[in-house]
Amino acid sequence: CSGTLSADTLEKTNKHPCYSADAHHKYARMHLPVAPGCNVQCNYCNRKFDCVNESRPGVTSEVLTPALASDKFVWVKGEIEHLSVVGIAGPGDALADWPSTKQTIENIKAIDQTITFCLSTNGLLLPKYASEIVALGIRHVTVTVNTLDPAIGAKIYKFVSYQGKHYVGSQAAELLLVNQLAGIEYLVQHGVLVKINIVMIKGINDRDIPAVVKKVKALGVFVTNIMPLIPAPGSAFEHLPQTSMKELNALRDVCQLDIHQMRHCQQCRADAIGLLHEDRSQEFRMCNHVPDG
Ligand code: CLF
Ligand code: SF4
Repeated sequence: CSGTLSADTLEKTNKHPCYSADAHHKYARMHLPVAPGCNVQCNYCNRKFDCVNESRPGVTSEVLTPALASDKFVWVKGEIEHLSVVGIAGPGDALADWPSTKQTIENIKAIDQTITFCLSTNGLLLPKYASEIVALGIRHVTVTVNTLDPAIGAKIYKFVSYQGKHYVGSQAAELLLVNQLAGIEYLVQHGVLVKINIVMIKGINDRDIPAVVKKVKALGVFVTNIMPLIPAPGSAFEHLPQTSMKELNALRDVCQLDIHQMRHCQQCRADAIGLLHEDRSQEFRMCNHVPDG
């Protein structure tokens, strides 16, 4: 059973550059990097905080407090026409730093009632925070689900840290999966459009991806976004090959039979700003900002 989507949610979705292929040439998003912490260690991740020349998920040139994030929003909103979405996508996990994420959204809601909020998370803390996400009015959430198989998950996740305990191996992967699925189900049933990101890692999880897609479709998600592995320097997967676009598109074509596939993802930085294909994050670094007056 899937939740009812309000007319407002559908209207906002039409202006969301990631959820609507038609919107991505016209509407801009900004990520506010207010969530540096993470409770999972994915083997493809190496979060960096001062790396100007890289563009991939997790990378950011600055980490902001909620107060600075509001200032940045006002600055960017004044400069970019058609800014429709504010997303929290790290550089860690949006829910691992939930007080900061929540405060940022509340601050911006007080300034602008028209903006669409978006979160990206590994899903570990969704059972804890999904009701607050819904209550805050967030209707677009992305969860990264890489496998349904804990044995495969054990190869992707170095550890999971949950309620003060450290989990490794298939136990860690299973805990993460159980929380992801419960959280996705709750969100869908409460009118949230859930997008699932999946990192395609050749030889590790590629064969399991069609099963992931079928499972999340059954839960009622809106779209899946299968992304290539970009081996991050310093990460455990740095020596794995980058997934080829040919292999990626072949898998998307298979999964398209089950559910709509996102094909225009740019694997954005955690401080990305602008249209999806023209990142303006460096122009809008807070160290370049001269406050009015
Ligand atoms: Fe940001 Fe993600 Fe929201 Fe978009 S990005 S939190 S859903 S507003 Fe978009 Fe960038 Fe791909 Fe993400 S192109 S990485 S899918
Ligand atoms: Fe990195 Fe995100 Fe994985 Fe955390 S959940 S380790 S920030 S990719």
